[in-house]
Amino acid sequence: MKTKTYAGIPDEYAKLDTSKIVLIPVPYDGTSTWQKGANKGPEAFLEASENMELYDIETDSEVYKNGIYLAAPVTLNATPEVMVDAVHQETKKYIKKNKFVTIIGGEHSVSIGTIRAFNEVFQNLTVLHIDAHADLRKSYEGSTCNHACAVYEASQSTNLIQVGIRSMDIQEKSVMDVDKTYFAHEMATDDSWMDSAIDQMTENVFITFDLDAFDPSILPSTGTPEPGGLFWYETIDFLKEVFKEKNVVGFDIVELCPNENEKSSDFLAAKLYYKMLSYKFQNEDAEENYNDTYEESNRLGNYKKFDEDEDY
Ligand SMILES: [Mn+2]
Repeated sequence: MKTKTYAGIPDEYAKLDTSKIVLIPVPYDGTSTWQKGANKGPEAFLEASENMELYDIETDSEVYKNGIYLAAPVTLNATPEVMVDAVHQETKKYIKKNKFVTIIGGEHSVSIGTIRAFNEVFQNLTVLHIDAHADLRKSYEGSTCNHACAVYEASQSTNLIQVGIRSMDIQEKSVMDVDKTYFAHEMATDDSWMDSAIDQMTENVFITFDLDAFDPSILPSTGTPEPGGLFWYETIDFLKEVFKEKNVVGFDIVELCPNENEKSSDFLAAKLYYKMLSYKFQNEDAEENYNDTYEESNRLGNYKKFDEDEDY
């Protein structure tokens, strides 16, 4: 990767010890079935981020001053099972350091590893899955770590809430909890889905955001674009409310499949990431002294599930 710090922020805000936020790039594209190129997503995201204003008007904040450490990318060119395991270990390592951990993919199978890590640490975890696709297959093309299986494990082990869904196989109906699924065609005509979805969340929420949830008119550069998706303001209004009402413990953003002739998708992904951080940290004093040991954290709703002797 060309970038040395996230968004080109000054080194003083990019050191691991003093950063509240960690960003892990996972440029993996081993199982995608249509357009390849999600492995180029993190680099395009980082390049767009460098060209973005770091002051957020709406929250009147500069969230990067909380410190954003750009971790070494997980660059395994391996089977999805090996990649998922590596992502799981890396994610857990930084959660254990009491960081707010974020991940940029890569295809959606990376989220199997990220969700597994968060679910091991945070009790009663809600996974908020924003996506055009249900991703509930138990296995696909011989693997349980295919992108089409991204939230099957979460459906079995967490409080899974799915938003923006407009494409699925009939067999996924047997796994899907329709009461916790917000289909795009219903969302288009009734905005009560926002409050309803939030009402169904537990306190600790992890967000897995597949960019193909957006309408292809505002985000065409993704592997499997689907018509009828989310627009910008309804999306960030919803996210703002989730960050306000719940303890968002981390998030990933996946499936940016950059196109050299279409940079606005990269830029949208960069803005979405920064907006989510801005909502998370808008009420914190960016430069207050920061304690980076997990044990001394008292984050709201952070019920420790770690064995304290576990070595990371
Ligand atoms: Mn998808």
